[in-house]
Amino acid sequence: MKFHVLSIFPDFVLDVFNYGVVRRGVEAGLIEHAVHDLREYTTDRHRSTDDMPFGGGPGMVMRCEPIYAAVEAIRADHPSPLPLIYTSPAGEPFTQQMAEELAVGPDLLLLCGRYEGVDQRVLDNLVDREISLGDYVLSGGELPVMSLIDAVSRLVPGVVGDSQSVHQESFTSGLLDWPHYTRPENFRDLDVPEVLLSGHHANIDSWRAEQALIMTFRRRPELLSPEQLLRAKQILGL
Ligand code: 9WO
Repeated sequence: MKFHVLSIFPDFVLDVFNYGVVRRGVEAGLIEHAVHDLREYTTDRHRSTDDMPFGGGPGMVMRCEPIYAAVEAIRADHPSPLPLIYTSPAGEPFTQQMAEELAVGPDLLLLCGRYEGVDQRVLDNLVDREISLGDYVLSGGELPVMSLIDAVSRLVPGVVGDSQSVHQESFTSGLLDWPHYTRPENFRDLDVPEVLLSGHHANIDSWRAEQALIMTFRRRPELLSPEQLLRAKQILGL
């Protein structure tokens, strides 16, 4: 999987590839990346990537020429299709299922917005997919793009050692995660559930499945099917 990223702050984005699981994926050659500075695709002497909005109003708008020039140059130099993704609160909500789809799909070209946003002609005619990472507005699209890169990279086969775990985790199984504990067994009179110390793996697995169901029932009941809701209520004696 190769990620191309377009930003006016390339150094900010680069760090997502320098730590943890994603860094190990890069070192293993499973993840490739190229972060492009939009300013490299400007033609004026001020290297401007933004301009005042037609119709007036506050702030600046990202100009379409540098974005078009960058996307066309990167695509011309890339051997396979390169869909352009833009992150904004107006996009389709990002889900674990979408991350799974992107992880097996083509390489990706990700555009990070700044200022008040990008010229609408980019959204209408160049962007293939607009994706939201949540209902909030940030100062730039870099953090949502970095979150998407992390979520997708983890699902690229071989990036996470125990590949089964990423497909068991939250949301992939449709449920939230179960509680996790590690040493010490007793911390300030706070104990670890006995079942986790029993070494009885069948019991541990069913305890974890029940805890994930209860956690989801309590925090995100809308994720549960009617059968799962009923089961959770039975477990809780409701
Ligand atoms: C902001 C915005 C707000 C409401 C509806 C649509 C919107 N589009 C944008 C936009 O493109 N903003 C640019 C990128 C410029 C300002 C910083 N940007 C941004 C992206 N802020 N927050 C996001 C974002 C992206 C994905 N998921 C949540 C927030």
